[in-house]
Amino acid sequence: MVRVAELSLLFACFGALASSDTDLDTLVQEQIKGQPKKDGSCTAACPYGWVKFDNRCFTYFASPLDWYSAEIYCVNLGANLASMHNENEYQMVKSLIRAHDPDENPAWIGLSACQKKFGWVWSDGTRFDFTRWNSNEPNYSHNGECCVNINWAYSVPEKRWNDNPCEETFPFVCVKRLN
Ligand code: 2F8
Ligand code: CA
Repeated sequence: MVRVAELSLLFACFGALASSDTDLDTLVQEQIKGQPKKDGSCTAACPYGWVKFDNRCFTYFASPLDWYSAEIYCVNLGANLASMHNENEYQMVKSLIRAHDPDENPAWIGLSACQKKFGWVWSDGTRFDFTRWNSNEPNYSHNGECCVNINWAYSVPEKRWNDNPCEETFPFVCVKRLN
């Protein structure tokens, strides 16, 4: 027998379309807080506290881990560190981080190139078809930085992506597919 709590995981009533940063911030905050969609319509749901976007579920963890431990943490939730494939997904991930951390500090995402220099792969196995590097990145400095942060702003104004040593610890963003 399906219990009410399980049913609530199957369906939820959240907004899905956002056309500006403000809309994205609202969409993310409503979903984090579990607020219902205003028009009352319902769609397949992400777990509580995760944000549904492009048929995937995203969440942010503030406790810093090294890249590999963060990936394992996500895997244990049926997820991976987050991949992103277009500007909308990228902006939504930034909005998700901003909702938890108004200072928008760096976080790990699922991109790495530790098997082959500059051979970038997403840990969820999706195609590497989108980048938002800071200028002069990736620079593979410190003898082989090969894991990637979003929101990197050290000595640059941009807050985009930077390759960094995988053993450094940062908050992180996980993603899982809905079906
Ligand atoms: O933003 C430039 C540069 O900043 C640091 O190096 C000084 C980063 N490395 C560490 O913090 C370990 C680089 O990855 C980054 O390219
Ligand atoms: Ca770097």
